[in-house]
Amino acid sequence: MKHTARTFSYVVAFAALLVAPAAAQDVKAGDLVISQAWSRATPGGAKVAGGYVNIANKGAAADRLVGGSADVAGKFEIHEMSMNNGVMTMRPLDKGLVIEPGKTVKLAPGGYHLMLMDLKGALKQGDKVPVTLEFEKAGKVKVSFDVQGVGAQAPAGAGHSGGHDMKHTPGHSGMKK
Ligand SMILES: [Cu+2]
Repeated sequence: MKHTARTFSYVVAFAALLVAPAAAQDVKAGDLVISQAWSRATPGGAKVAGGYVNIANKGAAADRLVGGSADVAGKFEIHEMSMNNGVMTMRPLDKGLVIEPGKTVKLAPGGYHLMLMDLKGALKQGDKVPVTLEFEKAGKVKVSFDVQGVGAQAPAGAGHSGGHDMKHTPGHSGMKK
């Protein structure tokens, strides 16, 4: 009875939503579960904002975050931040970000992040910014970034404050006029 299996998977998906933290809603797309999507308010006309999200792969095969888009941003990139000789640098991941099966990849301040560039307007605390993530297998997935305060290190309710507060320097490609 195929029917039963299908019903069961809906129940599991629904249960996952119920145990999610109070912040952003989990979004399920194929084998992926996307949670805690958030960003930070942009002060004084900043043209770039970081985007952070957890991506869990519940399937048996790897998927890959290859890009995305947001109405509020002219450009969208996936970035990696790392220490080089004591200096924090970041660069776009041209081949995207692999999400291994059974793993959760956390995009967070100080590490992998999404970059909303050429912003058309300021992000304000409390805003919900619609963003479309694009995966190789799961396809296009709509999520909503909860905008936190300017110096936030984690989404509301996550109860964690690690990582560096990285400012995007003028050398960053997103700062060009
Ligand atoms: Cu960046």
